[in-house]
Amino acid sequence: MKNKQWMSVLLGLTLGGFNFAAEAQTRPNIIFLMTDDQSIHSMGCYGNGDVQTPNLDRLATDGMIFDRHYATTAICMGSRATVMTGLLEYRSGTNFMHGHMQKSTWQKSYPVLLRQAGYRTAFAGKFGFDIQEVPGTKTLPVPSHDFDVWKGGEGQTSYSTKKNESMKEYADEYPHCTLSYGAFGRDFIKESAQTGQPFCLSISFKAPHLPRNADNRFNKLYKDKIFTKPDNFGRENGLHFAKQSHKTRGYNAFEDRDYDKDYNRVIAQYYRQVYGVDVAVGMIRDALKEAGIDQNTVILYTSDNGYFCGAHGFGLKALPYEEASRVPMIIYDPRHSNSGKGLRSATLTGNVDIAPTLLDLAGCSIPEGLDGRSMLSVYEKPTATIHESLPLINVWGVSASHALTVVTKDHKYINWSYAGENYEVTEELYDLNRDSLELVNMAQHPEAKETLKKMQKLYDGHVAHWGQQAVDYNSYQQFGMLFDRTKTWAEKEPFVVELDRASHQSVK
Ligand SMILES: [Ca+2]
Repeated sequence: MKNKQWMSVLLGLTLGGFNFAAEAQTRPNIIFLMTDDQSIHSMGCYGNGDVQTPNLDRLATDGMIFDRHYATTAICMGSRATVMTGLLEYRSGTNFMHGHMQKSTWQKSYPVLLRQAGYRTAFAGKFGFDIQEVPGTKTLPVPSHDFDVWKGGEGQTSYSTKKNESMKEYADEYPHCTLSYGAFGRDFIKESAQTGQPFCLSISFKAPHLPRNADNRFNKLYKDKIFTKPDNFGRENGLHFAKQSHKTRGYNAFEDRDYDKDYNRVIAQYYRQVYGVDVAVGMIRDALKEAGIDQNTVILYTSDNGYFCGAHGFGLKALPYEEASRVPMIIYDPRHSNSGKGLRSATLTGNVDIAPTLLDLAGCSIPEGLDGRSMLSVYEKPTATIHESLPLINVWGVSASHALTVVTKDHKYINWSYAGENYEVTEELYDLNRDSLELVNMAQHPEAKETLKKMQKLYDGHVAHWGQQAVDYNSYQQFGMLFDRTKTWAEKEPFVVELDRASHQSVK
């Protein structure tokens, strides 16, 4: 055996099977940044000329913007479970009002698999779900032991850095949590660069989630600014939505959260929260450059769900409309020849694709049967297709607001299946190319008849997949039936009554 091979064997034995020094040269570092409740309209690179997001805009120019990226479940807990696992909600088995993640599912999540593959892993910020050995048992402690460095927190975490136990050391310099995550990212990058081991840094920012606490150091930004409202702003632009959509906290939030009477003040504070994230992203990119590893570090930037911000007369998220379900996605791979061109892709992608993408970047085998696909083929060819359609799932909140939606590159079909009380099954169909603001429901238009049929067929396919693949706990199997267009309300109603009873007793 040649000397070089012997050296490799010796290193392998010493380091538990991984030759980290050699690996670091071939495998990229990975940084996955995710905000909480961030609308794409909060970013300059997505077309809002009123806001300042210079670091995010630069990241987008250096990398690629994904213009049709969706959260398949547009609410924190369900979305985060999907991001970690590459599984749709009914297969991750995880969301508010349903239940926690089973340990065997967590063990196939991207952070666990990347660490097994020799990556140095870190997590900071809002983790967003709990893990149980099996459903119905008590929740396990946060999985800090599954990361090399843990700076995460349970529940919603706090905007006050000193209240986030694992982040306290940053509280004096960065009393507001957003920049504390930038500072931690900087330190972790510096430290990791010295180890020679490839790393995966995941930061889940709390911003711009409620409450509207921006860092005081940005108080002067947007002071007295008058913002241009989106063209679908206000109640008058949501009258065509199904009645079921009005039975949500988001509908009430338009008034409760002052979008109707104090838009400039509330949106300025929201954009200030995003500005803090932008500064933190700048800190992280500066740290990469200083450590000399910026050319071998891939960055992904996204949000767990979108936010209405008053569009269609709604606040909050959860519903299948563009503002709540479509989210930012920027990928920057400095090693790729498509970088630095400011490219955009209109390919349909989703949060379900994140875990497979991160594993693909690391050269890991992607577990079989995931719902997501790697987005690297889109980075290679921005017109490539990886999904014909994606489901948008809402099984959170009151039963009347539950809906299953199918989105393709051209259309969106929503089926509101709740027909209790004074409601009836309602369909919505949007032509996303001609009507990106979703102002005209085409479901009853004769000219859209063929499209409606096609979308219904895709929808039925997703319902069938749900029926075959849903986990057999946390009430997910029943929903395959509840969304089935061939079943009558009389068949569904007993399950709805049971679900409502169970959801009141389970996860709060
Ligand atoms: Ca969220």
